[in-house]
Amino acid sequence: MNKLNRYSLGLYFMILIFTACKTPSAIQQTNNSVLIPASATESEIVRLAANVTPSARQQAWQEMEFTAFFHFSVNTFTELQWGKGTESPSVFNPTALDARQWVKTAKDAGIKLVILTCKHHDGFCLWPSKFTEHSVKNSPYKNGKGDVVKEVAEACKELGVKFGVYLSPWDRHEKTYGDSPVYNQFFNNQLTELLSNYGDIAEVWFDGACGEGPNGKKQVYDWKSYYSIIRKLQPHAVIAVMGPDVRWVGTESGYGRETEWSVVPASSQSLTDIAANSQQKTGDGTFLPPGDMRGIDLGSRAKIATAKGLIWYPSEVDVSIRPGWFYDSKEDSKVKSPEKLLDIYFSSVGRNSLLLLNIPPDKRGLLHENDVRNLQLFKKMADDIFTTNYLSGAKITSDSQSGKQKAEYCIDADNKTWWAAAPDKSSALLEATLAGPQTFNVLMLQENIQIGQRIESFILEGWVNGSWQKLCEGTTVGYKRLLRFDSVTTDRVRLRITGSRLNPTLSSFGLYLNKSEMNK
Ligand code: FUL
Repeated sequence: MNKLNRYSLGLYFMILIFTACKTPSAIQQTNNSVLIPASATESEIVRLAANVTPSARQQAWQEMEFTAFFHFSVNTFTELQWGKGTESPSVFNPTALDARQWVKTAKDAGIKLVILTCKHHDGFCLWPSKFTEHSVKNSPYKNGKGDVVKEVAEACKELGVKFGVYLSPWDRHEKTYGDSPVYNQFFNNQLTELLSNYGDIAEVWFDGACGEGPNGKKQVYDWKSYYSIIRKLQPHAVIAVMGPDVRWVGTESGYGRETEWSVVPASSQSLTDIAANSQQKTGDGTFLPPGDMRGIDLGSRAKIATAKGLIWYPSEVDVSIRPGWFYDSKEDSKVKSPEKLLDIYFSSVGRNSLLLLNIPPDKRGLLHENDVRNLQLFKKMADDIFTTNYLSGAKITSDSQSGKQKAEYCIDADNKTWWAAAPDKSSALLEATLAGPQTFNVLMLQENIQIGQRIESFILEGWVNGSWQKLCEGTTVGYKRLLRFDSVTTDRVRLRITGSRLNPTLSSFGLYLNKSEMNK
């Protein structure tokens, strides 16, 4: 895995934007970025950070919460994780491909968007690209008349699931790879095909891998030209990972940071440094990115204090349901269990990130029975937990409010309404009385991120045996925070927001019961 410093590239891109629109005197604040004046004090920086908000495309992306990858290529048939680029298209021969089964399985699991590896590092294209012979058109699949991208796009359209594309810049097959301008044109031609012929694309996912070309030359990617094609042809699509809209969380474990800020410094780093760090192979064949991206703190007050600019750059947690990204029959018994998937859900969606779960189709061209079963069981477990919010219908008060943003808006079923503390407050107390005693062990909080991400620390307490007892505590909330704690039975709870960058807001506040955790 060679995500190298994907993070740095997004930041680099933002710096280009800042530089382009800079005027010396005024604070430059678009909705999802801000330039920090040299004279800004620490508290001014904190206030600026609290006012950075997602772009419309970032907001729509975040609200999906749960998305999927389909890794499918010649690797599915060779059982390699990274194809060499020398595979014959004749190996690509799914016998029962059913893209509808892939998308339906995903949809039934609560997945809102699927991303297909239209071309992975091996260079084999799942669509009949005009610009290479290395594609489905020279495979036995449908006698060379097949187009897997089209089949997945059409299944998505039919089932109301969004569609995204993964197009690997690193191409181990293409002869022009390494002749930078020539290859960049080739890549842009392929990108244009994908973004023009398959309807709406909601996410374009770029990996940063940059291997040596067959000519021994190093390819220099022209990211700016890639981005401008995407913005022109699919303006609603987010560009993920090696792109300005969505940040890679920094691991492929499925576990995000407990403290996750969507507003991070826009620090410039050179593309040369990024490329130099891109091929750090570890013993097991994966790549590790360098430096900061894997740090536990990307956006705290200490991190933003010295920043020159800040950007909304939310985190995406990518993880495979199996050990590998591509199907491998030896892994049929290693599919992550429903319990593990639930734990991942709590630790990604529940930590202010979006979950991107890979479910790789097998040699038949179907999602394997084991993967389907575990996904279905996971969904059932999640539904059992989140169907009943014990706070709905409770009486709730707050020690302050901003204008008409009253406390009950955070426990109503409408996610678009919210409570906000009075403008001069950076802490708050919300107290709720339930209709009667209930047993619960899961907390769900959501900030109204359209106003900004603000909450820095909170404590949930329950009235137990005549006094307030701490049930759980956390740091950031962001789009969504889920916390599990020992089951408690009570009819009174209070949420103490003990730190916030500006007056805190909440669009959702929920208490749930995970029955499978009750007797542990
Ligand atoms: C990585 C790639 O090298 C893996 O094969 C996979 O596609 C993963 C999602 O990104 O960097």
